[in-house]
Amino acid sequence: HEEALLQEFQARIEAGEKIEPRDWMPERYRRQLIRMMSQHAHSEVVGMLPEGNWITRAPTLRRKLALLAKVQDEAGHGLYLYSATETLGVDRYQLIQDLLEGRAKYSNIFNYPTLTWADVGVIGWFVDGAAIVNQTMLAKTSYGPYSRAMIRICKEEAFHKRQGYEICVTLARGTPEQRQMLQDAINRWWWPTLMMFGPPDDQSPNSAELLRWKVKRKTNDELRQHFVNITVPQVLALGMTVPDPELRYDEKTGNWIFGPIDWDEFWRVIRGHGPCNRERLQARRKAHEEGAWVREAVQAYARKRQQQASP
Ligand code: FAQ
Repeated sequence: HEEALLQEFQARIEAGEKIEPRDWMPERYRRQLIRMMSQHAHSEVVGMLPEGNWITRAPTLRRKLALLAKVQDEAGHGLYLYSATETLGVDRYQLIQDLLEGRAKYSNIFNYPTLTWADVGVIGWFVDGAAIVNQTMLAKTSYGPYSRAMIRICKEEAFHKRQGYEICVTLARGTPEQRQMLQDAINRWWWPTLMMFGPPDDQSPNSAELLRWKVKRKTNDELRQHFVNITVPQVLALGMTVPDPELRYDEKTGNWIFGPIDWDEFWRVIRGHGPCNRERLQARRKAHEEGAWVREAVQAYARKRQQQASP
């Protein structure tokens, strides 16, 4: 019986149908989606911290408004993604507990510090740019609630990327010090951004299964190459350089070929030993504790409504 269900499930995937929460699905498909979507939700929420750090120091009111809106969008993305994950039968409080207790992963990229204002520009441009490349594909993922969340999130990320690139354009047209500050931020964020796409395909244990189920539609290396191809010309257009002595354009394939990525650094960071992992989790724990009264108030209100509804 299970075998027949599996075959029917795979046939639906092959036919390009979306899988919805009440549909039969293999337990492994459910577990993989919970893993990926909860990591994604945590990344959005932890991802508010590096830029949030600059809201009070934005150089103009206009920059401050845009940054505030961007960081708020990320909170919203975290909320849709926790809700979408809950359709798979898990409870967001458990997922959040896993994050706070250091059991859950979130994107490597949010464990690096934001040292200058140029970092805010480069995060919007590189990090949101990488997120768009990854998530435009995930908008075609086989799980309905995830795919629909991605469509809306991508629209918002497109605005994030533009606000970031515009900051960088302004700095690139500025004083030598501003140009230097921009180049320094590009140098620090380039390699960790390439790592966001995950380990190389031959070291990516989850890819084969996720591709078969059309959860992923492209491999880590394919998306990484696509990001490099669109981003290198943008760096050059600003008169800046990419911190990779081996970078070269390959006429035959139309790809920008890049040098080796330091995967030891990647594994170190995602196992909890990056420059800011402790600080990020501490900030999340503090925010969670300080938000306890809101959760209590919401629950008390829900109880009161329930009592009123059933006299
Ligand atoms: N960071 O077998 P694979 C954003 C782990 S964008 C940390 O290749 P998979 C927007 C992976 O979990 C960022 N860990 O895994 C924003 C696995 O470990 P596990 C969030 C990583 O799933 C912008 C192990 O390595 N986006 O937030 C990373 O097939 C600006 C082996 O890897 C998403 O989460 C990494 N970068 O492919 C917000 C997108 N890469 O779980 C604020 C959804 C890999 O077995 C400001 N996720 N690992 O213990 C995905 O597309 C996929 O999960 C990948 C990884 C591509 C990230």
